[in-house]
Amino acid sequence: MRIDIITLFPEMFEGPLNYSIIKRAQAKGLAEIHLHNLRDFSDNKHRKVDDYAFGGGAGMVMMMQPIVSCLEALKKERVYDEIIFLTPDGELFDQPIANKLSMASNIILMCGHYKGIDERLREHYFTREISIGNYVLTGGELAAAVISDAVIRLLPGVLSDETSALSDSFQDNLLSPPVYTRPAEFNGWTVPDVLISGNEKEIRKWQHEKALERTRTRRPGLID
Ligand code: 6GU
Repeated sequence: MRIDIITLFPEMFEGPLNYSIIKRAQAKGLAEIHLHNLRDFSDNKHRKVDDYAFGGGAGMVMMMQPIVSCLEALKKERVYDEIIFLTPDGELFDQPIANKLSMASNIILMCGHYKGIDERLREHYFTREISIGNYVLTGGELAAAVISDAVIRLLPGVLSDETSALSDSFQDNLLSPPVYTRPAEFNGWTVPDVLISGNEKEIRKWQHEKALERTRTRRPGLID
């Protein structure tokens, strides 16, 4: 899978996508992330990318020209399954959206900034608009990193069987049950007996009950 990220701050991605499982996925050739600095596509001699909002009001609006030039340059090279604009007023990102995106071959993530982008682009260029939560970030970069991580870890071959994405919280609309490791007693705190009973069937039953209980108390909205 190939992810093209259009951003004003490519340096912001140096950290989040270059460690652990996501780094290994790229090293193994399972995922490619390509960063594009929007300023490089500005026709303006000062590499300007924003302008005043028609109708006034505080805050600048991202200009159409650099975004269109960048999108057209990318679209000339390959066909994209999704061209996504990251914006706090997009649809809320969740596991089903991550699952769907993980089946794509090529996607574009466009990071919004300032007051947003010219509405005409939203009408004519983007196949989807996504937000990662009901709070405002300074730009779409952290959202692009979150989405890239959530999607790349689902690609075949990225996770080992034992960390399989199928047992994740949310994958079956349930939170994960509590987990424990050695030692079986620490500071007088013990591990539930069933987990050290060796009874596989009882263990699965306990885990399912705990997952249900946790979901009911913490995220009742996940259970319809
Ligand atoms: Cl995608 N962008 C910004 N600026 N803020 C957000 C967001 C995106 N998702 C949640 N908050």
